[in-house]
Amino acid sequence: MRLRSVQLAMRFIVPLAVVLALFGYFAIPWMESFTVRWFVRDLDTRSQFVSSTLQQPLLTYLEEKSPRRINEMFNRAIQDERLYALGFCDTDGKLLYKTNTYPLSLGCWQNQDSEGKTNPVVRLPQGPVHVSSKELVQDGVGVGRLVLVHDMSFIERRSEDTKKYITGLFAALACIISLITVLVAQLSWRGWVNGVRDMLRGELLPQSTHATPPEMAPLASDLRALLYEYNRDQPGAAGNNQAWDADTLKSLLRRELAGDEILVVSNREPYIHVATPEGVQVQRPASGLVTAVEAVMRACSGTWIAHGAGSADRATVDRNDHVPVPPENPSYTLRRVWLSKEEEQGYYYGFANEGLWPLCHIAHVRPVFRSSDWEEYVKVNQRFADAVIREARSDNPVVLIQDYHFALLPRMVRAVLPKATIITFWHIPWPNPESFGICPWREEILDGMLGSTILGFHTPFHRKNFLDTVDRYLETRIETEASTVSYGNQLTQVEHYPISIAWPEPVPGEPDAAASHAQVRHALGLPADHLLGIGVDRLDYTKGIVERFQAVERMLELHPHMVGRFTFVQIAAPTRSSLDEYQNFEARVRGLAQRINQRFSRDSYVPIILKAEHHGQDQLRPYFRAAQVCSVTSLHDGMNLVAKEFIAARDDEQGVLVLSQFTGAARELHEALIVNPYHIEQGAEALYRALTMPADEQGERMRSMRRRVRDFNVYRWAGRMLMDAARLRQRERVMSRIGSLSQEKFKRPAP
Ligand code: ADQ
Repeated sequence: MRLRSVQLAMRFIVPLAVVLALFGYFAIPWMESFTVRWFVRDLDTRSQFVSSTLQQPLLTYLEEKSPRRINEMFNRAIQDERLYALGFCDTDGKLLYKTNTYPLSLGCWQNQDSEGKTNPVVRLPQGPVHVSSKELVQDGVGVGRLVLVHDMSFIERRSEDTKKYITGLFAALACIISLITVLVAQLSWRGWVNGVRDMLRGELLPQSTHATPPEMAPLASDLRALLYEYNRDQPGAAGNNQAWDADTLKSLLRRELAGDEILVVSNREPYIHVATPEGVQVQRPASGLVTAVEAVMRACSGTWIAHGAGSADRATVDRNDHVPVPPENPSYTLRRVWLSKEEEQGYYYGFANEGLWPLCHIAHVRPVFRSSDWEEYVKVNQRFADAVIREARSDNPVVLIQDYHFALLPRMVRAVLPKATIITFWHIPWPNPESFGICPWREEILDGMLGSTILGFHTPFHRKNFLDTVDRYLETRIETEASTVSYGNQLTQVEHYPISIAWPEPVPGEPDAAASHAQVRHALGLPADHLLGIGVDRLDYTKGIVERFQAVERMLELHPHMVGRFTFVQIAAPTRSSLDEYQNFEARVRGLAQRINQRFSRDSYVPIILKAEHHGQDQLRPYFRAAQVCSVTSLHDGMNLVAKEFIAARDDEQGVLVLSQFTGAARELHEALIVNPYHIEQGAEALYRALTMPADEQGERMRSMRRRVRDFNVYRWAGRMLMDAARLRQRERVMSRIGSLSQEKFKRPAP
């Protein structure tokens, strides 16, 4: 505090001292020369006065030819403290009379030199003097010239004194002004700090009754919003100081949402039944959304409504299109919705993945919007809304709507089930208002989403983008501090809930990190000490796979001793393969891997192994555990769960995560090596740094990230949303009770 005051005061004192020094530097010489000019003028007048006084007696003595009396008069006259010497010259310029003090070097002084200039000040060895002369005239005839020499040393003395006084004055002034500045700075800093403190104390709740001081007003709203965010993330905030796991979530549901049913809606189903020559097989899709929500559904039970896309899906449902899952130990119901080829093409591939997906990701792929796709999108959203309404066993279910495939669903469900608690989670980034404005149906999308009770994003930044977008395109009332949007008669809470994974339970018989290390290298035909990097993604242009390969190439260029020692394994699940953009992207990835491999391969060595196929989670874990480095280089990503899965897999507390700054995960995993994936050299250096990082440092970073991912797991993500939902439902219930009580009162006949 004291240090800050000093710093603050210095900001005033330093410029002040500079100004005063400059002022002193220029002002003092100027004042000196001004004083000299002033005294010279004074001496000019004095000389005239003295010569006028001496003129008459001198003329008389000259006439009398009395040198004695002239000398006496001269010597008497120089008794004056300032008159230093006198002399008299005849008309021929001969010095006839003079006092002993008269400097001979002055000769017979003339006021004007040949150029007509006058400088009465002459520097003599004994000091500066002022010299002037006066022509003496008698009866119209010139008789000679009286020369007066005044001592000027007193001026120098006075000037010295003046300089001292002025310097003193400036110093005193500087001190006083500085002191006042420090005092004012101190007082205003204190006032400001007190103002902020008051606000912090009184304004934790957004709708505080405290009046904000006017000087704090511009800051108040920002501060409150920051505080609100901060409090939500802090231990001690609702649900933050408890450890979250499946059981905590279950008991929360029993406690807070007792008897309330949960319905989940997503496009992708958590289990796909596929017909194969060996019979029906169950597949788990490569999807971050499914990974997260499935863990929650296992804990909560309820019904999950999704598109039945598997070739054997119809064959495995009952007559209500239900199938109990997980197949090995059912704990909830999967309800499948069937879509025609046209519906899937228009709604899923078209509007959702050619329109909204590139619109929301800054990956430099242009969104495509077609009216026909939009019509299918509206139709399919309605189909899913109908399914929700049909599945709901009460008029107020809790509906969890997942992602950008269902932006219109909240409004459609709300229209039929006005009491439903609708939680919509947007798993991908939300762009800024200008970018979103590209969408021809932007108002309809926003209107649809605002049918939600709670709207969730991964990061505060995406949440803010959404609020700004709503502000730009709809007539709403937004409470930034409370993060709510009032639209029509309804309030939507807009929050950030960073998604995560379920912290893995130890799997009996699973090989440990050292065994995985050896197994994976053996399976890939690599030496036991070979360095390994891993990337796991859907084959999507937002994941930065091209940039990742380029970074590998550059690293091998910059550090040639890594050639033959390091291999990067990319596991890439094909996705949305019927879209041109994805086909082109896959071709590009394959082409690049091939080119880099040709460039650096020797004997059996290749630097990049591309496995463009889906892998089960149990197949991915050994890779995560075997690699020295996991590279997540998304160009834009809502969160990115691969980063968290890698951390969770590293129970040996080794391995380094290289993480794109454009992922939501980068906001949480600060101990990763954060990179800009577009900066290839930076990516290359990060890779090299990861491969050469000492084990101690790896351990420190990994431990810290593991703590974070374990504590902030998917149960906490779901728990916080459901707790918020429970709070809002409770408020709704109280409000409707108050409403019905007051209605009863009005209905009652007057006594
Ligand atoms: P995704 O874009 O699918 O998710 P991500 O979060 O990385 O991205 O999740 C991918 C999931 O699929 C992970 O669980 C991963 O293990 C799995 N996976 C990836 N490649 C695989 C492969 N080849 N084989 C098998 N499994 C594979 C969207 C958003 C993200 C957000 C999630 C969750 O784009 O930003 O983190 O939703 O909200």
